Amino acid sequence: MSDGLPVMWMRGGTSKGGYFLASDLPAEAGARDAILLRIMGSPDPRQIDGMGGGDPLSSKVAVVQPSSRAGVDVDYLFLQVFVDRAVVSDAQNCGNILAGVGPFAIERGLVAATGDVTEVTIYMENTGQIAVARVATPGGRVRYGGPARIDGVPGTAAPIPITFRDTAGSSCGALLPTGRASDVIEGVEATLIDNGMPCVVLRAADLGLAGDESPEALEADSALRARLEAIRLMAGPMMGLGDVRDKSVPKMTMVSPPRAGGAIATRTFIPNRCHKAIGVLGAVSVATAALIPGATAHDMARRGEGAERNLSVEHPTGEMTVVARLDGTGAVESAGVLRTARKLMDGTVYTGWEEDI
Ligand code: NQM
Repeated sequence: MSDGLPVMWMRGGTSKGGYFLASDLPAEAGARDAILLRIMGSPDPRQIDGMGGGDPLSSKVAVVQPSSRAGVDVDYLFLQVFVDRAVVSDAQNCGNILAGVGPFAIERGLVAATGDVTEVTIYMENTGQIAVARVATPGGRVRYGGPARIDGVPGTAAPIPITFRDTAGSSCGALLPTGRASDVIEGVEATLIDNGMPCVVLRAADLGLAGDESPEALEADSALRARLEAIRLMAGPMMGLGDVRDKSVPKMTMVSPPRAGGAIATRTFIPNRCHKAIGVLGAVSVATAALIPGATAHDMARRGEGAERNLSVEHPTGEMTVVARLDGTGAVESAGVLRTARKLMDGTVYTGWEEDI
């Protein structure tokens, strides 16, 4: 491995990370993870000896390969490289990093551009679901620049609309893994839900919070963090996720009534740091909780009407609109979001081990 590894570094939605072809990484997970920890500079809170940005949102990896599944273009494995621990987890999806997968697949020649917009069908290996991304490809090339704005990212870029199918129970086997719209854990009412991302949805007020505190203030509240982690460790087995001490799921979302004309306000721990926005599938799961009678998010949410709902999920740096399509029973059958992505660099990344090999 004297020549390093080919990689593209991209912003996907409000996250950032390394995009690799599966064929450029070791097939064996232990060897692959050792290299990824080294590339990111983990474990180290500053990741000073690597590419990571000292934040879970910029310590992420996409592993992409052509798919052998019918009707699917590429398979995408998401890996969360922990910042301050030597852990690489495949226990969750990432709908933000997903936004870069379509452009990356086209750039690497795995998918041919088909006119002004190329639809890329992506199998999300972590949870076995399908996402369809629409990538701007005028003249047969990926266009990154454009007019779309997403909160949490300065400026504008080309729109990448993404739709998800069959995300209910992605990791937990059922939308409501306990079979109930709400449970009580450590004396706090909680909705345990998985519509693409396992989430524990708590009322901010039940934790003595207004719900519009800054991520910095929430992270500084060590009693709150300890309480959330205690609830999370109990929720993990209840959600069928087992011991979640070394997992980045479930996410802990505190909800409160909307303040900026949206459907619901959120603050989310992912799970130990507070998100500056909210994850894509996290937002889909919380929006879904808002539509379930008896769920903690239901009564306070502005839910709209009809078979298609635009649910604006407010977060610390703005909002993310989830377009939810409901079936005849009122259950969410598919969901869509708008994201953007940007190619930041395309080149070779080094582990620093090359000389030893
Ligand atoms: O929920 C952060 C992110 C995510 C995940 C996290 C995500 C999703 O903002 O689909 O996008 O919750 O760990 O990238």
